Amino acid sequence: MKKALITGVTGQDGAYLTKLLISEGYKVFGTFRRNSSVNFWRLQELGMHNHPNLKLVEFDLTDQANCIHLISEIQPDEVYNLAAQSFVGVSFKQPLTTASVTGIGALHLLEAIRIVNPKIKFYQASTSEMFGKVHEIPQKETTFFHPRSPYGVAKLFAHWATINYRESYDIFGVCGILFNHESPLRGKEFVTRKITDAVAGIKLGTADILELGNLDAKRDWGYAEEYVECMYRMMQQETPDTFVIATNRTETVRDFVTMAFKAIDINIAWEGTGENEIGINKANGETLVKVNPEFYRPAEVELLIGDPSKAKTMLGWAPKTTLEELCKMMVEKDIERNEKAINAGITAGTSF
Ligand code: NDP
Ligand code: GDR
Repeated sequence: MKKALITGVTGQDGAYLTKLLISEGYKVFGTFRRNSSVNFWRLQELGMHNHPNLKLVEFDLTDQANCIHLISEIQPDEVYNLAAQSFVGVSFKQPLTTASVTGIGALHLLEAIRIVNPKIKFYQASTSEMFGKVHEIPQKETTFFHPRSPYGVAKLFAHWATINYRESYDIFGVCGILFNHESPLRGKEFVTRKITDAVAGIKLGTADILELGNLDAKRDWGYAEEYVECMYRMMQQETPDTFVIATNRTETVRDFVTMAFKAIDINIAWEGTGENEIGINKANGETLVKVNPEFYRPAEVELLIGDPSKAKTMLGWAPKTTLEELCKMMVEKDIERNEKAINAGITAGTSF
């Protein structure tokens, strides 16, 4: 039985990848952090939490000794490094923590592999945030990197460290440059889930307004469950490589808001500009969306659209779920969750 180690198994991608690898016949070792309250809700939602082929192990990426012990005890065939401080907004407030976890953390794992067993395959969760400022569209594997946040900078370090270990030590180090991917398991701090959760609350009467930052930012949003399939396929190639994974469609945050309200049969009209822009319910003139500059970032990535041609050719992969389907799926799941919370008498503080 092949063994895979997934760091960050409590996150969105970690949960979906666990499900996929178990279905492929792997024994999965998934890492979680020692916290005052551990959080397995995503694995639970996928019915994976108690699966006999999943072993949950305590781990912190910032601890080099922990990395070496983990790799030598488990001796995995494949390591998927998904753990990160992954929220771009927070990275401006906690740049050093972000550098340590998201950047140096990957190097800790690469060093552990080099020391313990250089035959272990390594997947690094690289990101379209490394492209940052627009130099070329659509962005592809050869596009110039110009990160716009401490998160992007840290990810770029980890990206080049992986390539460097590939070239220096012959380690099978793969980099998946994944564009934004969302799902009902997305964290609520990210804009799509913040929107779908608020739309669900507005429908059920537990929320009245959605406050957002930059509505003009354009993102190439795909479906997370389809994206983890690419991680697995990249690791099954003969030689380690770098791949862009994207849908090749881009929409503004404003478009996504309009789409999410449409899923509950509300048509939004936009009025005003910049900080004064509002989204109103066309049917009754009620203001449902407003801009709050508190959510602006010191530097923004204005436009992301990826070219996944290489993945199509070499991995035989193409996205299937449209953004409209993804958005509707997220809204419906949030309505279901919010209804359950209302029925259970919970109004705030739920982990999902
Ligand atoms: P999440 O934020 O949902 O999950 C991140 C995971 O990292 C969580 O399990 C978290 O644990 C864990 N983690 C954080 N700090 C540490 C640490 N010090 N030691 C060990 N584990 C830690 O991210 P996603 O699932 O969305 O993304 C997976 C990876 O892919 C991330 O590296 C992200 O940066 C990258 N990526 C994501 C994209 C996306 O659109 N989703 C696009 C491109 C790249 P805990 O639950 O305890 O916080
Ligand atoms: P991003 O995702 O920064 O692209 O990083 P996020 O959903 O946080 O932001 C997307 C865009 O929406 C704008 N925005 C807001 N964002 C948030 N979170 N909250 C708001 O209220 C809001 N209003 C507008 C942002 O400014 C931004 O332009 C995600 C993460 O998963 C990273 O880990 C990953 O690497 C990249 O996607 C690819």
